[in-house]
Amino acid sequence: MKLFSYWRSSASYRVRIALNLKQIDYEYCPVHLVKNGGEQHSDEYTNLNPGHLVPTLVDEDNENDIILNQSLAIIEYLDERFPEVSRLLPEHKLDRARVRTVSYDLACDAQPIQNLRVLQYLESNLSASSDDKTAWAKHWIESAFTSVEKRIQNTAADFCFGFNVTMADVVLVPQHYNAVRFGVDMEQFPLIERVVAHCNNLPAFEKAKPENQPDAVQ
Ligand SMILES: N[C@@H](CCC(=O)N[C@@H](CS)C(=O)NCC(=O)O)C(=O)O
Repeated sequence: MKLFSYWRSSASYRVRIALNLKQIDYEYCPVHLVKNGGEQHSDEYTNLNPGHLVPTLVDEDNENDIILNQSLAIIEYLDERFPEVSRLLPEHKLDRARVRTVSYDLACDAQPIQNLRVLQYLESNLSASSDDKTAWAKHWIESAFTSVEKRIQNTAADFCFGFNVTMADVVLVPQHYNAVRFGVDMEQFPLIERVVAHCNNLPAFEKAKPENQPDAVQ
């Protein structure tokens, strides 16, 4: 498999964690989101993802390459293709819906509003300063974390949902990375902090960290 990724991209980070949890070897293909106006806009890359976003997963294990976009769709595909190792979506439909709820709180309601292209638009079209952009991102992350902290208050143990890692944790850890980057005070969210600390002790999460990627800028 090939993963088109950017070291700091939280959506790519989710897929890196899932691939590691599933113990899948993959080739890392860097897509620089800033250099040369953003390689995600190149013709070569938009053939893989017309949405101009990372990640893209190419599953070459078939006669025809399977090209997949949208990190949550990729994670669910991996979970169904490799069900033996680390099930990321629970068996029971209600548990599955709850895992998706937390995943969507973060991946649908928080991350898109603080994505690079949105921050670039705020700056270039609405004259937002660097401080304005940080305040904006921080606000929307705090809003999503406030919901997630409440949602997991009766279920969190080592992970968001008990003692098994799920897609919710796979999405939470990269969003936490962004939260810290934008200066969110994580003392407000003790359950999230505890779950993220536990996840980050696991090799699959450690290996997926932005700073451990081949394209990382230290
Ligand atoms: N919903 C998409 C989001 C993908 C996304 O927002 N990717 C960001 C990096 S985390 C990106 O490629 N940004 C480039 C840009 O904004 O130009 C997914 O989950 O895959």
